[in-house]
Amino acid sequence: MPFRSGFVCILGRPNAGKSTLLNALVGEKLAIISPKPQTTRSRIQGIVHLPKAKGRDGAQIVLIDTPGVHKPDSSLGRKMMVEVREALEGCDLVLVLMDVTHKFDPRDQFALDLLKQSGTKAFLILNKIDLLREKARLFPIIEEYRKLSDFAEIIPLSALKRDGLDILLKKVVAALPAGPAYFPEDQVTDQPARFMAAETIREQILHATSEELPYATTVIVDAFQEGTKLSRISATIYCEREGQKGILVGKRGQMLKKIGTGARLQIERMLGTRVFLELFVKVQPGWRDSRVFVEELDWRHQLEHMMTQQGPGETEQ
Ligand SMILES: Nc1nc2c(ncn2[C@@H]2O[C@H](COP(=O)(O)OP(=O)(O)OP(=O)(O)O)[C@@H](O)[C@H]2O)c(=O)[nH]1
Ligand SMILES: [Mg+2]
Repeated sequence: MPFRSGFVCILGRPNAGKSTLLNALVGEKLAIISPKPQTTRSRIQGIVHLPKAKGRDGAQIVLIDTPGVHKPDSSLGRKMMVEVREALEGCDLVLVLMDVTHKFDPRDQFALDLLKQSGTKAFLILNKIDLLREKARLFPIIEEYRKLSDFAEIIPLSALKRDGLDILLKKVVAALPAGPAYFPEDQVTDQPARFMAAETIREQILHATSEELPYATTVIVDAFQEGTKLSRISATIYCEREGQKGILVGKRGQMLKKIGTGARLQIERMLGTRVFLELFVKVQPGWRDSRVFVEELDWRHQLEHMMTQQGPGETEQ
C-alpha cells in the first residue's frame, strides 16, 4: 500500500480536551492545557509520524489543534473563530471532540454547523470516558450522538489517560488519501520555539490566576536568543487594568516570580538548555477589543514581520 498523509482538524467546544488529544497523539507537549475554557487561541499543527510497520502502512498525520468553538464577543474571540475556520479549510478529515460527561446542547450544535459548512468527512470522538463510572452508559450516548450527524466513525476514548488512541490512529490513517510526507521526520510542529515559550508563560498565568485575569492576559516574547548552554528570553505580559497588573506582579513580586519560575523550568525542558527568563507586565487597556493588537498577537503575523525586518537567513527563531 502507498504512504498515506493528510491534514486532520480537531474541532470542538472549549474544554473538550482538543489540546490534550493533540499532545497525546504527537507524544509531546505542543499545546498548552488548562481546566479553564478558551485556553487555545490560535491553531497549531502537530505532526504524527508513523513509519511503515507490520500490518500498517507508513503515514504522516498533520493534526491541527484549534480554539474552542464559541460565539465571540470581542476581537480576540472573532480572531479565534477565524483560526477555526482556516483550520477547517482544505483538511482531509475532522475529529469532532465532545466531552462525554456533558449533555449535548446548542453550543455543541454550533460546532456541528461549522462541520456541516465545511462538508468534510468527520469522526466523532467522545472524550473523557475515564470519568464515566459505568462504561455501559456509553452505548445510549453513542446512539444519541449517531443521530446528530453523518459521522464516519464514533470513537470513545480518554485523551488524558491515553486510552483508545491506537484505535483512533488506525482509523485516521485508513481515512487518509495516498500522499507524500509533508514534514521531515524530526519536525513535530509548525510553531517555532519562540511562540511555544510565550504560550508556556500564558499557561502558568492560566493556572496561577482566576476570574477575569486569565482571559484579559496575553504574552509577547520580545527577545529570544537560543544558545547551546544558555538561552535568553525576554517577554511582556499584557493585561487590561492596573489592578490586574498588581495581581500579576503580586506582593513583593511573588506572583511574577512564581509564573516565571514555572515557565522557565518548562522552557528549559523544551529547549534542552538553561534559560534566563525576564518578564515584564504592561497594561494595554481593552486589548481584546483592539483588532490591530489582536492581529499583532498572531504568531504567524509576528513571524512574517520578523522575516521582513531581518531579511532571509538571519532569523532568530
Ligand atoms: N478526565 C479527563 N480530563 C480530560 C481529558 N482530556 C482533557 N481533559 C481535561 O480537560 C481540560 C481541558 O483540556 P484542554 O485539552 O485544554 O481542552 P481544549 O479542548 O483544548 O480547550 P480550549 O483550548 O479551551 O478549547 C483539562 O483540565 C484537561 O486535563 C480526558 O480524557 N479525561
Ligand atoms: Mg486547547
